[in-house]
Amino acid sequence: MIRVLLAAIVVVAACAPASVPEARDWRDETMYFVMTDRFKNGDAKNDGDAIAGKADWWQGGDLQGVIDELPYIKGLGMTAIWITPITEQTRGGYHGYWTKDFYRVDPHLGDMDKLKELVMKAHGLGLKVVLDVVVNHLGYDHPWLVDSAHAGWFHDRCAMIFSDQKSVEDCWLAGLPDLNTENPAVRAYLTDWALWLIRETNVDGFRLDTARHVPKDFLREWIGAIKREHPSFWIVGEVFVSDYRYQAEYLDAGLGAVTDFQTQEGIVRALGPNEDLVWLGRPPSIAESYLPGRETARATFIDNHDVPRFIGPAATDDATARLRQALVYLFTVPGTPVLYYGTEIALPGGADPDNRRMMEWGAADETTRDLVRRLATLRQQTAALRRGSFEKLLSERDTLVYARRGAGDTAVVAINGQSDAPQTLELPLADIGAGGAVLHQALGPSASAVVRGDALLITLGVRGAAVFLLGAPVAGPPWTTIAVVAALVLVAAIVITLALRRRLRRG
Ligand SMILES: [Ca+2]
Repeated sequence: MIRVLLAAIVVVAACAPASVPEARDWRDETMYFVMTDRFKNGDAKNDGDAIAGKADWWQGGDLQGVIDELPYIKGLGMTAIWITPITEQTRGGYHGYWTKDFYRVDPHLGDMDKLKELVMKAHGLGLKVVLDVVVNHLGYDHPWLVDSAHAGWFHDRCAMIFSDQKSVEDCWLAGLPDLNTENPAVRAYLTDWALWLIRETNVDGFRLDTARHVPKDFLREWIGAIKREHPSFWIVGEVFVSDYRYQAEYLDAGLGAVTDFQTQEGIVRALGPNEDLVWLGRPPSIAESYLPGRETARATFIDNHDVPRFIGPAATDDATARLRQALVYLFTVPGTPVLYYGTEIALPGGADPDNRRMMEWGAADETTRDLVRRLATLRQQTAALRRGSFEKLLSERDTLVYARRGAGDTAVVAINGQSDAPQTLELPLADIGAGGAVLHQALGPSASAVVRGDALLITLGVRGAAVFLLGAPVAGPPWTTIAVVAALVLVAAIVITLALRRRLRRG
């Protein structure tokens, strides 16, 4: 009889839907990029020589401020944060890219215990942490330059010629002392430091600054040493150039991903003042050609701390509408989307350092923020948006339509490049491999759709942009499963009753 019950349990278990969770990887993450000094002042005691309003100087933001706002970042639908470098800086290095002491957290930001607390609390909320690191150069006037113990630690000073790779690797970027990574002592130092930093902090990844200025054979060795100890550690390299073929060499050197300046450039060209939406179809397509098998190994972004904010120095209604279209695009293309702090509230900013204004915590653009929240959440919920194919369906100056297809759902994204006229589009479902599908969800500004007959009819208002989720018709209650379970429960009850009676009779 126990055998009958076991059999019943097995049948019930077999009727339950299979749910084997797929292993997450960095395509599944959505990253929020914080310049710590510019995010939030969480501890006035460490402000030091900060001068409020001085754009190229410390402003008072710190690790405590990031800790305070982890729930905000999580609430935006983000799954990871990237923070600017934490090393102690030479004079005025508020951004973190001018290291003085690798082994000390800059006192403006906090200390090592505060960094550990940040990582621990982020992990507690399910947020991964990516730490920005610099191994190419040190800060201006670094004491090692005149210290005999560090003779041979720097390349000879030279002005960089960007068309010459040797010069790109060895010369002094913006006059910053360039580390001689051919020197075994330098290699050992930088490797030991990286391993120490990971062990101390328990971070999940690095964003490697100025990766194209570091010789690839050093990168290969350095990344190899990290991966030997931490096989799943993710390193995204800043390869600041619009050229996937060039960037591919850095993936070959071991990086987990590269910064996708092609997408950033495409967004500016497509949705900026000289709009031409054809540019938005290019980055994913070119990535497929030049990064075969690794076309998603790229961190996509609208803007960052080294380019003017998309919205520009002053937010206009039209620029904000275009930013919302860019957001729909960012969260629906292949790669790991990175949102620069403030972009979710259309924080304005021109060229560096104006693109690094303090985050605004008071009244803000709630419409844009809500759009970010819903897009980031939808991406997490929809495998097709994270893992699916990228298929251009319509690519014209004023109109872009593409599909992301994965197991199950198909996402169709449509963008209207016209700022003075709405558009209607009719897409045969068969053409997008979604015959018989129904519309599950529509998300985006000034856009709607219906399935009529065997076509998806899309209406895009002025500056409309949306993602439409198509899938199988939602089934009613699973009556078959319910009937089988009910029958098995009934059989089990009868069997138990009979057995009990038999035992009673014997007793
Ligand atoms: Ca270099």
